[in-house]
Amino acid sequence: MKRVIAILDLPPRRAVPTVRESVGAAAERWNAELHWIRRPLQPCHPFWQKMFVCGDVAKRFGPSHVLQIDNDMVIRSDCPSPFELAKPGQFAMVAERQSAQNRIDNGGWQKTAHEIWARRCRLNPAPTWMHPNGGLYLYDTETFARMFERIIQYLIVTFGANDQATDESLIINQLWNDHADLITFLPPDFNVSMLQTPEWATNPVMQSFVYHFIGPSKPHLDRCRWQRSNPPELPFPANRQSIELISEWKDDPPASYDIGSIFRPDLAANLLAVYPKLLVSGTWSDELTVYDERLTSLDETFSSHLVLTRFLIRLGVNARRFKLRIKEGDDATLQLARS
Ligand SMILES: [Mn+2]
Repeated sequence: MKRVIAILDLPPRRAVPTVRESVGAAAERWNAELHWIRRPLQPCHPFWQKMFVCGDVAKRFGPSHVLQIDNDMVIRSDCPSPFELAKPGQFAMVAERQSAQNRIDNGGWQKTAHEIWARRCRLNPAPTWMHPNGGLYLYDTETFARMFERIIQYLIVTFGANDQATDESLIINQLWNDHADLITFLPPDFNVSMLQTPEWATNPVMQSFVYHFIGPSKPHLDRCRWQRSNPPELPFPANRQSIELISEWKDDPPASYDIGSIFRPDLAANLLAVYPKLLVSGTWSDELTVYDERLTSLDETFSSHLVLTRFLIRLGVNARRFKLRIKEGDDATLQLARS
């Protein structure tokens, strides 16, 4: 089956050179046709135009495995092919929920959005946690053309509404009703929300495979560097220890590496960014084992837990590959009782 990367690239917000170059290189590596859609497919809101892409690709290329992505996404030069991760017959996407600082239970704005769109289209709402990050959908035209046609029919009954996460809610609700068993999630590495990872957005060195510059994060898109150098650029270039380890390991890292006590994220972040399969471990103790004057105030105020919370948040989606070891110390509740 032909592989096609399809991108709606409509005025006034056309893709910048970083996006064009990184997507072009990915299409070549993954042996896929690159299809830029530069004119509106139908006279409707861009969110609704996303529903016409499947039909457009089928018409131009015949039966295809389609990677439909936004024009505000950057693909790192070592990103493996998502076409290998999901087969035709599956509908693959990345979950919208990527930050622990947002709601991670079954509530939240996604629940409302699914319910509103379900009412408009007379469907059952999909579960909240299934809400996709709408920048990337991977599907085949044979299995899903009919589903997109069904969605297009709602244009009339909904008067072309474009609120409440339009395309994401429309697609996930329809999938939930028609093809629940075909819904497949890819790891967040394949569509990292720069809105939910603001510190990554402002760092020009990519720490994962695919960045999605949503909304207010867009101004940082231009500076994002997708092409890996040798030795690779580091998100925290001043960290000596990671430079030494990388020059020793080169392309052959161990399966895992232990950073010792948890304090600053630099070393772990650099290693996780450079080696996409490496597991990094570190030890946490509420009794601070790292001596640094920046920690004194946290120790004095019983706030040392903030170090761990912040450390994990700054690893972004790469925290998935961080293994936490705990050092048993004084029980923090006893500390309180003593004071
Ligand atoms: Mn986007």
